[in-house]
Amino acid sequence: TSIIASAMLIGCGQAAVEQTATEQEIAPKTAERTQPNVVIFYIDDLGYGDLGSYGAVGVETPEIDRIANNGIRFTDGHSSAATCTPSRYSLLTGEHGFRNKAKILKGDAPALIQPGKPTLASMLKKAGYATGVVGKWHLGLGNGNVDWNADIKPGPLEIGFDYSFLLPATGDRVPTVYVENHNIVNLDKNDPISVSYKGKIGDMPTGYENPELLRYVADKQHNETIVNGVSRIGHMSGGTSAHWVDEDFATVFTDKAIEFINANKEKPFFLFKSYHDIHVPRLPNDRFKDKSTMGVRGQAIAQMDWMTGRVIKEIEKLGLAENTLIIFTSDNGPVLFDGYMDSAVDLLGDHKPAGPYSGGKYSRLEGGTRVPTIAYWPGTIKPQVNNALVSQMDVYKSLAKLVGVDVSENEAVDSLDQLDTWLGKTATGRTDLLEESLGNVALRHNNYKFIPKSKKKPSFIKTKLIRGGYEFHHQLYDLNTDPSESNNIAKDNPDLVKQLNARTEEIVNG
Ligand code: NG6
Ligand code: CA
Repeated sequence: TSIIASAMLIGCGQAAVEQTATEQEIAPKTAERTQPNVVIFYIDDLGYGDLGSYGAVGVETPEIDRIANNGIRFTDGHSSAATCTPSRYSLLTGEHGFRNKAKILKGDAPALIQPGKPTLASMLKKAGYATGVVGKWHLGLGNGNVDWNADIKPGPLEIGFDYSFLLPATGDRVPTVYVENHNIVNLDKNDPISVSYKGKIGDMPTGYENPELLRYVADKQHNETIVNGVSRIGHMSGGTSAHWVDEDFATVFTDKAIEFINANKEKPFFLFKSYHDIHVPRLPNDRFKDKSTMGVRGQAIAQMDWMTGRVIKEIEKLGLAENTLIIFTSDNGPVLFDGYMDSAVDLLGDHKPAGPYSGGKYSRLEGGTRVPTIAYWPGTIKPQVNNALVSQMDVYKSLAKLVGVDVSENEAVDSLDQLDTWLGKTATGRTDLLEESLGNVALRHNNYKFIPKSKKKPSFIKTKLIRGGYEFHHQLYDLNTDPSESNNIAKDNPDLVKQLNARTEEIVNG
């Protein structure tokens, strides 16, 4: 029957073949099986070369390598941007960050995705999914003047998530507290918390006043309120009982993810498991101190691997592995020095965080957005290395297709249905993809990379020791022969440059 045929098509042949009941009886079961649980592991600042399966040396990542080797290991997978907020925005809305002026947000920024905007979570909810986000958010909370002591909204719960347990912005920004659903966890009403990005408030020590209290020397931007011996961006006072301990992230977030999975194991669930690792400040648990030759950056990678393994093992223990699609990827490329002197640069050794690519976080070059990208669904996805050009933005429409939700014309406007690619049935992906970096865009067109001349060069990029690719002339590279974007062929190919420039404008102007 057609129902069985479609079930087999998505790889649930086993269940369908074993069915001997009438079609009417099997219909609900089949429908159930076409809606696998979806878990997205979203790592922070993990570079293309930072996993064993992608060539890492100096740290091992056995848990993730297992899903990479038994699923699809994409070699040309991209976040939409070279920084966090726009990438997260794109993953969740299916549109480019620049369409909503998404840029790195302060810790007290209002919600970037306003209620009413369709998201991956609200789309999956339409298909009956229980939806949860655990970990880093960095998409803003509240309406612009948030009272952290009251109900904090709008946030994830207003845009399609049933449950949220958040690190509100970044590990290096205040407030350094967990927010569960609408409220700060463990907040003592008699010790209210305040947050300011305008100047000092209260009497907590700061990096600029009390450098002797610091575990890491920090740059000027990261030199404000000290929590757990580390100065952060922004000022904060009060809320002492709620302050997080960075070294506990690995267990706190993993436990919450596991609780969510157990609470929702009977229905299809969507878990957006978003990590702080391997962003700064890097304060991995002591347990990982022997796990890398690269110091805390390598230890943070090992910690992230361990966290991922725990969640996968829980899914397996519950017997849900064959009914769960796992997508593993990162929000932007790697950075070694990002504000704290934590020896990541000195201890790097032969490890290449961006693999064969140039640049990294903040960069217009491939290292900015080309990140490890893995899809794993045992029994459905055949193990393979897939060289298709794929974007996180396409998860939206691809999953909509998978679970049978119609997407309206104004929804997820930059997302393409690439389900067959994400399930490894084809190695054909996108032809064109815009890569965003600090408000600039570059265009991937098949094997070509076109970087239109920059309007301005961000001054801080020099301090990051990263090749930014911000030039005041057009750049064109053939990635087939020049993956490191070293040989600019723009001058020799004026027609192609013209064509790609026009295509870039066309996509930007929608
Ligand atoms: C930047 C911070 C950086 C990091 C980044 C956000 C500088 C000078 N400082 O403003 O340390 O916090 O914001 O990272 O770059 S992201 O991965 O969330 O985009
Ligand atoms: Ca990031």
